[in-house]
Parts: sequence; structure tokens; C-alpha cells
Amino acid sequence: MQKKRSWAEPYKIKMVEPVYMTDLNYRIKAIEEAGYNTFLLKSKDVYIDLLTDSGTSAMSDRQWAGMMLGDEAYAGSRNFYNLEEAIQKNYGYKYIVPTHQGRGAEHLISQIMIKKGDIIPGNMYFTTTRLHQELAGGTFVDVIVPEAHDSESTYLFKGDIDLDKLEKVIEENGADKIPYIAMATTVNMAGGQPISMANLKALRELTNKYGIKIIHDMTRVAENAFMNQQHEEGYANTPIAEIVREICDLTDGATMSAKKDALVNIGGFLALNDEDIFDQARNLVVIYEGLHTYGGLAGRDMEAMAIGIKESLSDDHMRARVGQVQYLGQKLIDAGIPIVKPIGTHGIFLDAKKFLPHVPQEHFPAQTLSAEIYLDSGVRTMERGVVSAGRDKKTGEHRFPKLELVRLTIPRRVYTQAHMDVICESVCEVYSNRENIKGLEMIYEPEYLRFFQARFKKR
Ligand code: P70
Repeated sequence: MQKKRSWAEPYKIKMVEPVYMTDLNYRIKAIEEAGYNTFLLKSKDVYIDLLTDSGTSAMSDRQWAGMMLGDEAYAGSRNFYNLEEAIQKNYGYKYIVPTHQGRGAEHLISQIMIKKGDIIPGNMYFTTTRLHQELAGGTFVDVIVPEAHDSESTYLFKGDIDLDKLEKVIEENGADKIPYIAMATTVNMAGGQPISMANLKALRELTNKYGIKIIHDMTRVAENAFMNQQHEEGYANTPIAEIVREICDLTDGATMSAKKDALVNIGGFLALNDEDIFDQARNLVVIYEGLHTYGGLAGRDMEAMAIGIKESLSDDHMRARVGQVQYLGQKLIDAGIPIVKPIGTHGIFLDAKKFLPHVPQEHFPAQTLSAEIYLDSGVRTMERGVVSAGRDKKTGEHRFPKLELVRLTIPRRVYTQAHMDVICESVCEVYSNRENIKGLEMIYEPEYLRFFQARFKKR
């Protein structure tokens, strides 16, 4: 029998950027000055940066070459038309409005489609998405399957929607109170978990029955398609590009942060099939982002995005991208570290409640753990727990999510397998000292998206 062969990156490295290791005393000072919030660290003080996979990927030589072809005309840049064509061809949406990044598109769609008192059901909240829905007067209702809230459940498609729960929400509120279903491919806050094609098809049927639209957060759609290909019956021999197209065809429009899947450092768009909504978006974008043929981007950014979209749909690229994440995840599992299972596609999520069971959730265990990992090795991670969840809109109390996680997010095409080994060693070191770790106290809390700028001190 032939042995299983290893995968490797489908590229070689042409340019490098030095990173520097600091010593413990330096890091003690740096994290204290940052108020124990990794968002407030300076990048020069970070050794391996796993804060996010957003805008941190390495562009290809083709993308850099595309940057040199930037047409920086104020109106009608040829790069806009290249981007429009790439989106129409690869994702199938008819109309596009470029935005500076994902939340720009979320802002537009929320302002256009949501009225005061509306309900927006979705497969788990995302921070910026929910805030834009709330600012437009809506209320987000989580209808993800219950497995998604359980870090131990090995259900393969934790991004699935609980269709019975959704139907109940529709019946109770009335379809006219629901402007759309917010459906994300992969679900970031659940640990980068995919939705199955079977569930999405059933969702389409249900929403058709009630005449409700599906707006797709397609930020990591190619990663979702990779998981469909690997694990869903009937998709093993379907190219990722085809699965992506099938997903998009089941929806009515999309918001995209191109800083993830699409391999660019900045950019996003709103894509639509409905001409009337598109008309409104094309008009609104000029207030907040820029003219509808650049939406806050330079021509060169749109060119890099058009090329990145095509690259993101390559099966070889995705096998290496998700393969690297799975390599790190398996190493951590083998070392007995509590992480969200199954391993997701864009990062590893440590279960901070299990990692630090002696730190109560009101002492911010994930925030604490993220700071401790930085202290140990200079590896920067991100809190995805009670700090990220924020406060309840009505009561003003902390929202205590079931998942209290630290995300080790892997940028695309940036780090090597040796980096993954070093990261694993650091997490293991912190795990072996976990009993000595105490929680944090919040000493500064901004009103919106507090996780970005909140400050803490040691208890
Ligand atoms: C991350 C980034 C961005 C994002 C996303 C999904 C599923 C929309 C957006 C917004 C950046 C981030 C954003 C908020 C809090 C922490 C980090 N996710 N939908 O690191 O897109 O950032 O381009 O406006 O993941 O996960 P954009």
C-alpha cells in the first residue's frame, strides 16, 4: 500500500521580512504598556503575529505586478472593471460595490435593508456585522446549531443553521420583520467552522418558502468550500472554484472582507443580484467610502484583489493553507492542549475556560491567556470571549458567551512549519504553568467594539 504523502506549499519564497525575538523583561514592559491587550502592542515588539489573518497574507508576484498596473483615475478605473469581472465570473453575483474593507460593505447593506425593530437571524454573531445591524435598528438572533457552542463537539459542520429554530424565529416575528438571513461561510467566532452544502440548500428552500433573502458573509468562502470538498458526500471530486460558485448561487448577495480569502492587504465589496438594492448601495457608497468605481480603494488595490480572488480558488493553495492550520492544531491536540474541535480553517482556538478553569469568566480568562502567551514567547494572539462579546444592548451587562477562546490566527503564505513548532512549544509552556496564572481587571472600556481598545491590569 502506498504511504500517505505530505503536502507542501505550492510556491517558493522570493522576499523575506525579518522578525525579532525579544527577552522576557522587555515583553513584561510591553504588555503592561499595552494594557494587557494584544491589539495595543506595537508590531515591532511581536515575534510571530497570530493576531489575525486579515490583511496579513503574503501577496504573490502576480499580485505585486498587478499593483504596478494601478489605474488611479478618480472615476472608471480599469482595475475596477477587472475586479467586477473577477467577482462576476468566480462568485456569480451580478452587481458589485467596492468598499475599503468588509465592515464598509456591512454598513451599506445594514443601512439599506434593516429597519428599526427588524430581526436578523444568523449563524453566530460577528462583532462588526452585529454592531452594524444594531446601529441600523435591528437585533441579531443566533440560530446556529447548538454543537457550535460546544468546543468538544466534533460535529463536522458547526457552521450549520438550526433550521427548526430559524423557522420558529420566522413564525414568531413574521417574515416581514426579517430583512435577510445573515449566513457566513466559515463561522469565525465558532472557531472557523464551515456550513455544509446540504444545510445551505435546505436554508434556501426554507427562505424561499417565506420570501426571505440570504446575505452571505463570504469572507472565507473558499476555506468553507475546501471543507465541503474534504468532508461532504458528493463533493470529493468537485474543484473548490465550483463549490464556491455553488455556494454563492444559493444566496442573494454578499459582503466580503477581501483581506482574508482574497489575499490582499486591504479591500472588500458588497455584491448583489437585486438591481434595486444595488442602486441604493451605489448611491450610499459615495457618502461613506468614495465613488462607486473605487469605494475607498486605490486602483492598484482593486487589481491585486482581482488577481487574489482567482488565486484563492486554487485547490493546491487551499490544501497548503488549511493544511498548515491543521498541522498546528493536531500538534496541540497531541500535546493535550484544550482547543476547539474539529480544527477550523483559519486558526486554532484555545479553550480558555478549560485552559484556566480557576479564572472566572468575569476575570477575562481568554484575555489573560493571550497576554500570557505573548509574555512567554512574543507570539501575539487574539481574545475571542467575553471582551469581544461586549455588553447586552438592553441590560448593559457583559454578554458571557459559552465560548471563551484565544485565537491563534494563521496568515496565508507567511509562516513556515518551523514557526508552527515554536508556537506549539510556547502554548505548551504556558499550559504547564497555568496554575500560577491570575485573571485581569478591566480599567478602560470604550463604547464600541471594546476589545480593540480596552485596557486591563493584573489582579
Ligand atoms: C478578523 C477580522 C473581519 C471580518 C470577519 C467576518 C467573518 C466580517 C469581517 C469584517 C478583523 C477583525 C474584525 C473585528 C474584530 C477583530 C478582528 N475579521 N466578517 O481578524 O471585515 O475587518 O475587513 O472590516 O472575520 O477576524 P473587515
